[in-house]
Amino acid sequence: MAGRIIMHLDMDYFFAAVEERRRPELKGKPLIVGADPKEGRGRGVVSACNYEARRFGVHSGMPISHAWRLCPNGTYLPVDFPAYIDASARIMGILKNHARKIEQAGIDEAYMDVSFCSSFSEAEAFAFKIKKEISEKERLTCSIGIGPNKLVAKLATDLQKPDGITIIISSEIPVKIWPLHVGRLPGIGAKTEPMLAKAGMRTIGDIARMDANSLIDLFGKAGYELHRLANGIDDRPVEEELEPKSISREVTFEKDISNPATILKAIEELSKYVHEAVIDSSYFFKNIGIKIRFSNFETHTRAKTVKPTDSLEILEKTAKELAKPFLEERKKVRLVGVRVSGLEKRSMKPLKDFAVK
Ligand code: TTP
Ligand code: MG
Repeated sequence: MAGRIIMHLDMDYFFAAVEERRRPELKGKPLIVGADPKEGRGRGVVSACNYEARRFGVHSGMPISHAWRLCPNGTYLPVDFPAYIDASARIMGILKNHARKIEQAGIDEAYMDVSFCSSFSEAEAFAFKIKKEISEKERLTCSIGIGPNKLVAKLATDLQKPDGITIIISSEIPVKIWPLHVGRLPGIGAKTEPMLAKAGMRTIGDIARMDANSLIDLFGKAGYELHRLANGIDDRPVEEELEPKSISREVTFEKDISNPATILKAIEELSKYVHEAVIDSSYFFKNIGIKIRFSNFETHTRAKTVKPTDSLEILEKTAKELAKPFLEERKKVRLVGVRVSGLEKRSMKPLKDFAVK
């Protein structure tokens, strides 16, 4: 797949930006969107924050109580999903008008195959045009990365945020990508990172310069893929993703709970919510997972594969079974979640082109 030009777009401080747009008086001041901080006693996390709040050290995923300590004078707003989904749909609509192939990769990000541009500089001009249109029509800013594939384009986007355009051509990979931390590669999480660190690999370049066979010794087949990614090789096509990858619901308890019956009851409730969403969109699922976070933030996930089903009974029973071993220790639990994935439409999948308006 030589010669592709891939663009990745990610909206800047998205949830907070949508809030700023309808409350212009908040512009220029720290703004945090997430759980109710309750003057520092709040539970739950920061969903998004603007760049002014980031200067205080606040970031997405941080406990809201921590954010409050760092930035007590910020404005705190609750999450208003419908507003963000609406903005997201309009932005994706703008992108669909411009590129034949777009893949929405999250609520505020998308990949576009812009290989119809004859050069990277033509792609850059195209990126300017898209930014201008989003800014005029939606009054929101975004950052765009352009590269020979999805991986490089996505890494490029993050190099100049907010409101940036970054191009990385293949020959620049050693200079621009290799210094980045290994955690920036897809698939490297809490388990892989320490293994890499132990083997002396801290940057993407450390992996790239490693002999592929040593990586295969360490990680099996995945080691080969890792070596390719670190070298900026990525053949994944830009694909319109019509189906969600998973459906999940989670809850942070008002108070940490150690009574297994109460936790299992919560899992039952969450299963019902997940099930409702599954039925509403006519899916079968075949993977069932749970997430459990103890009061010390230690977080575990477990999943099980079943025959494709839409049964609430199976969902509840499996989710509870998966959770039970964690409840035996009677440790205090802060959050539980239920997830289904491996989704399949009950009816025939719509034709891919069908979704391109
Ligand atoms: P991101 O694009 O990761 O973050 P962002 O748009 O807020 O900021 P940036 O300028 O760095 O791109 O995520 C998009 C939205 O997804 C974000 O506005 C809120 C939501 N989100 C969460 O709810 N929880 C999270 O942990 C993260 C990372 C994002
Ligand atoms: Mg974003």
